[in-house]
Amino acid sequence: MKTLACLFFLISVQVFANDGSELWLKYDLIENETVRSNFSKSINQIVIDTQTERSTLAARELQTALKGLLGKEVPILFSKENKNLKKSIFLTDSYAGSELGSEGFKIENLKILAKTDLGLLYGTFAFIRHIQTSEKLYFSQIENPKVKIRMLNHWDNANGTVERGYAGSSIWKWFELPNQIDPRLIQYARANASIGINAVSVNNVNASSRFLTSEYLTKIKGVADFLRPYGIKVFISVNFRSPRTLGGLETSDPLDAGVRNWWKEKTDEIHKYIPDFGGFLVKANSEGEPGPQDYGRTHADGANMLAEAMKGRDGIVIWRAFVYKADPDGDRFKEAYEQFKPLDGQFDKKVIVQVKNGPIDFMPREPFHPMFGAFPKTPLAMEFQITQEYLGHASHLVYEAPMLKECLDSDTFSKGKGSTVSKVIDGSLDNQALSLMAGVANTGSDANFTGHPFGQANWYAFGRLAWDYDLSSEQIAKEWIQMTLTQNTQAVAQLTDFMMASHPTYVKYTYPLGLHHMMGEGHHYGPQPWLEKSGRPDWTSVYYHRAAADGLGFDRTGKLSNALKLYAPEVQENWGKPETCDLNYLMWFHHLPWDYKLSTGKTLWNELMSRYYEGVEDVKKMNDKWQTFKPIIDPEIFANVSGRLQIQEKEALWWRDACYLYFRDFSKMPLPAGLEMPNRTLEEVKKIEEIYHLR
Ligand code: GCW
Repeated sequence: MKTLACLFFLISVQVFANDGSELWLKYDLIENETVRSNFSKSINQIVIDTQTERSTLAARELQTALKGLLGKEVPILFSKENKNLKKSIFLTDSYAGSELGSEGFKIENLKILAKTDLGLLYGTFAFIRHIQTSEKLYFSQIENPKVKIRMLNHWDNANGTVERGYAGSSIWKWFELPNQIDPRLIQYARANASIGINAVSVNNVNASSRFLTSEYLTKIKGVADFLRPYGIKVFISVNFRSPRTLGGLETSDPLDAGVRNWWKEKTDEIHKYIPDFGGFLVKANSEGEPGPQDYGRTHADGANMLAEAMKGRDGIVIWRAFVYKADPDGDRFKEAYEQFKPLDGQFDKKVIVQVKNGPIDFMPREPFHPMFGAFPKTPLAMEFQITQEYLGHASHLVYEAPMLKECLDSDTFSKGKGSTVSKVIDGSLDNQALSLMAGVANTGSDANFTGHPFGQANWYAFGRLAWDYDLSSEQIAKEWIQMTLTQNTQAVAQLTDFMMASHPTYVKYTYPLGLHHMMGEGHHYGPQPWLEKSGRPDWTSVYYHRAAADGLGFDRTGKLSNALKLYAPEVQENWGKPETCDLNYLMWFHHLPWDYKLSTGKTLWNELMSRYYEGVEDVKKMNDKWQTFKPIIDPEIFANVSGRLQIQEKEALWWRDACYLYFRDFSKMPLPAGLEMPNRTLEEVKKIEEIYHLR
């Protein structure tokens, strides 16, 4: 009897608990009966006139979705006739209309039309998303992706660890490939296809040459073969020193004939494994990685050598611009711009230069990178970081879409008003043939792929924005909530607000008013504004916040650094004066006295402290709000998020106390009235971070 009861308990837990592994592709029964029965009555079959592997995948996906959403088994009919389409969803990949590109689709009521089976797959997912999130069955829509390559960059190592990954180990399971393909990759591939991601680089940009050995190429081939039907091309991050480490050459000089030949042969070899190889992603002469400068050559020399090796093939070379040197008198903000600017126009047409969204390094808020808009002769790709290296890892809830949008919508003014970063990225501003948006992946071996259940929303949002950067953050959040968490209309609206408030909240308790780079050394978690010694000056915190008796902030308007001059005059005008500079960017560009009066009417010190304290209060409110969703959220997800919110609350307080106690020694000003004094000393707070370095 006891065993029976136990079994029953296990079964019921199984039925109700959701470990998040189905991501946003859960296809739960549509709860609104009227809507469900209307949909159901109008759909009796799926008719498809094409039978490629990919289009069959699309039809099956639709069938699975309908089964879940409508509770109805809908048969698939393969037919070239297309005659009696009554109550049928019709799928074709031979639509001829000129409004569609090769990945585009058109939905006309129950018809999903595309020119290719990939367009059809995307159209099918869009159709499914529509019936998951709308009460109307009939609708029309034409879509073409705005950016050509929509890519995840995995920072996965050969030993299975993931650099800056907070959701377990590598999803690739290198040791088992190619003989065993983890079945979870199906979920990963479907999820990517559902949001239009069409490329992945499989390994860390701090690349091991091992990925170019035949042993690893066989494994990568396994991944590529598996992902191909989902329209996902595979790229490899390469180590610039590979001709030496693997080829036994004496040099990796990009102008050396032997080296060039080695890359050519290696590229040919890769294509034997992966005929549709996407190309190379390269981090060179950055943070100790090898590169062309080791031989007195330029980034263009290095990139062009790889482009030459790729000649006659479809693949491309993605060359990262994340470079900076250890110069105590320099400003890291300017270094990528300065190193690359003279090379504008020198890159082969197969090369695209990948630039991080901001000039430093994925800070919770950065002004857009000054390279955007300033390289008319070079296609520039966007690199966002989905994984939350500086956003509280997998413990803090931060919905990133508003942060991504802030960058994409920024106006570079390089060709007059409206020269937004998104227009640089999609290639339209300077008429570039290549366009690419990359996101450093937050996926790992955790059951729900992203650790924090809301991390899934960031993966989802990245894909949606890479497809169409004009979508609003609210809309993306709403879709994701409806597909993942609940169909309850009121809860959807409240959860949307809840997510929308999360990034501003995080910024308030960590980096208000444009402060940046004050996180714990190495692990990049928690506050360490007192960090003044590190491997290099620009890895410290004091380099960035410049707290002193006379004030706070990094003056980039000319006195300390003239970095602001890298932007168009209109941008300089916007950010150049402390009276008018957006408060969110204030400390990025200005060093101001503690008692400087801000547009809010408060002094800098009081505003700073108010924001830290408000941030903590906001997390408490978030926590309280989350508790109200208990009745409608799956218990496992509810408990998972609740636990993480408790950590977030504790750590928001850690940031607040650390920053107040540290900065007050410089400001010598009291806490504004009504704010409660921390109940610990600076020394005590410092100890929290020290634990991270214990061995
Ligand atoms: O932000 C830094 C990270 C490194 C990363 C580097 C980069 C892959 O701390 O872990 O290395 O950026 O983007 O190359």
